[in-house]
Amino acid sequence: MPPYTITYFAVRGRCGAMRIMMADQGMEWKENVVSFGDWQKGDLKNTCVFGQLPKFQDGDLVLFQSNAILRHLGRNHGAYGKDAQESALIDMMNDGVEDLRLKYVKLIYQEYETGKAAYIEDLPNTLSKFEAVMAKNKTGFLVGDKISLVDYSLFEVLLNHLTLDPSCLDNFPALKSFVEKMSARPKIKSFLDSDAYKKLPINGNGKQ
Ligand code: 6SG
Repeated sequence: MPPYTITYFAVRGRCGAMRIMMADQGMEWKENVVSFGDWQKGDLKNTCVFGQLPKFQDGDLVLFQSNAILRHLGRNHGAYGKDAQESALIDMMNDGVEDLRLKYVKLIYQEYETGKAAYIEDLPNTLSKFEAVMAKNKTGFLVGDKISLVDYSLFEVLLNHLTLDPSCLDNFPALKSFVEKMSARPKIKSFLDSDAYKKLPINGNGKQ
């Protein structure tokens, strides 16, 4: 029995980063896929702390909130910095990734047709901040000299943005090289090549 179970819709969505992280850490996990029809019945929703998915189980521990799940995995697998200072910097950068993810989700679910051009035009203002941190750190990771949970979350949100705008990293060499190196990590590569990954749409409404 794999120790971890994800309960979520048949999308990458809020589980993209945690799946990439578990794959890279060599962990197996079980997927419990929820259809929209089943979700609408409400029974599962009523058992979720915030009425939302993903739900994540690690043995007896039941977690909600995708970033709390990522941090839990970071603690479990030595991917949360080498000391309290690095953990704090990882938290800071992951909150920055979350801000970008929230903007992206708003675009996808609320204003894709009307807002896509303006979103892409403004994107360098956000990406340049990550570029600066990545270039300054010089290790190929966002914080410290070892992979951490925020590298997985940044990588996944950048993959989504490369689908939205394939040229979005052209002026950001540190981020471009980061995506190439992360994509080439053997366990990430085989996960991204797998049917389990490829069959899932990025988002629940088919927009990307
Ligand atoms: C949706 O927002 O997939 N959870 C979502 N939606 C259902 O009743 N802060 C937390 C976190 O980080 C955010 C959780 C997140 O974990 S994720 C949820 O539970 C609800 O609120 C994005 C996603 N959307 C697709 C979706 C779910 C229900 C309706 C649209 C899948 C696609 C269509 C049906 C099922 Fe569908």
